[in-house]
Amino acid sequence: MAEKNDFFQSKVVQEFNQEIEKYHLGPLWNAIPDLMHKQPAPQAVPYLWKWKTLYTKLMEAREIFTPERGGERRAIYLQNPGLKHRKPWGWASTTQTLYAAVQLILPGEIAPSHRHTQSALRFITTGSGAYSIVQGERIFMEEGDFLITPKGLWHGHAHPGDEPMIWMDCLDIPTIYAIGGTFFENYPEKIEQPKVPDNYTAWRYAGGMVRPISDRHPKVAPLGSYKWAKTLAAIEGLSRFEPDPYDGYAVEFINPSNGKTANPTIAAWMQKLPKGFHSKAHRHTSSTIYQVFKGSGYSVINGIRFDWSQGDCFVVPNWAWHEHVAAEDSFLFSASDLPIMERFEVQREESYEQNQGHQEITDEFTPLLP
Ligand code: GTQ
Ligand code: FE2
Repeated sequence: MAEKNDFFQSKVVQEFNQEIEKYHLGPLWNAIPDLMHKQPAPQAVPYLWKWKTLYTKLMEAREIFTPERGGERRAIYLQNPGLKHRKPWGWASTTQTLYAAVQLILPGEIAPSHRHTQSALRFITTGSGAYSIVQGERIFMEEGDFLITPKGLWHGHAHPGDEPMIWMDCLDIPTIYAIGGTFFENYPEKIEQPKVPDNYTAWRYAGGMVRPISDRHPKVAPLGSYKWAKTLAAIEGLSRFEPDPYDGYAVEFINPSNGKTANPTIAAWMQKLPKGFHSKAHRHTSSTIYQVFKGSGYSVINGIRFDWSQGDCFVVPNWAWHEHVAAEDSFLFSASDLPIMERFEVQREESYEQNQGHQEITDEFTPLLP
């Protein structure tokens, strides 16, 4: 072995490695340990953004970026510090595959319609009265609602109500960027006009457990919004029984015409962690972005304790050990790249076997506050 290493360090090899560079060729014998690790070596790091920070910066942006000045979407994205080196704009990556942002819309504002090859979802954090118009359907939004805009659908937002509204966006921007699939188009007019009755798809699926017979053949977005009251009812039903050891009482938002994830590339979950719940730790290939909808507690991610409370966003990168602890009844919304990992058949999961499934806490995260 020593002989082999000596050979790779030798002058003749070093010179050859350098020499082929000018022909834009590369030596695999040097690159392979960095390219083909034994297991994922994420560049994304665990991180947490306090609600106070997100809210304060959105309120500052409110003064500066008025719609007249080109603030078409007043959104501030969560840049993973470990992925900042990606050019341009860090690929706006919260995880290696996904982008997340908080978006503020004020009464009277209009965010013009457009469409793109990235799929989007929204989780309504605070306020009500605004609508998204997706393919001609005005979808009115309330706290706790979950909305989807799968790739290629026209969408805009407007706010006829009277209180500021904030939601979390999640899109597969880094993935679509990486595979070279980015297309974007503005709607010919400012905002699309309604073509179907308001909240049309939510009415069509008012029952929640049955589908209109005309939807036996799968559609892209048969249901545009998932109302909080229905999500909560589903979780309360689940809560009569034993929680999942890793995720408590968790449900996934699905496309009711085909049973798959509501968005083709991004999974979205709502989970309840009852007061005192302490999950077991595990890790998986998929990465997850959380927003705390209600409650407080902490998560331990790769041994670091991240305390969270209402409105905070945090990220569990791919292959990071994580477990959650709830100090009170808590609801976490989350978005993950599970469908992407499954599509590529690289999803793997491993449970943490030592110490009854709980990591040793080696450090505590200190959030940056304004
Ligand atoms: O609301 O359409 O955060 O297109 C990023 C890209 C929001 C949107 C974002 C978008 C949108
Ligand atoms: Fe968009």
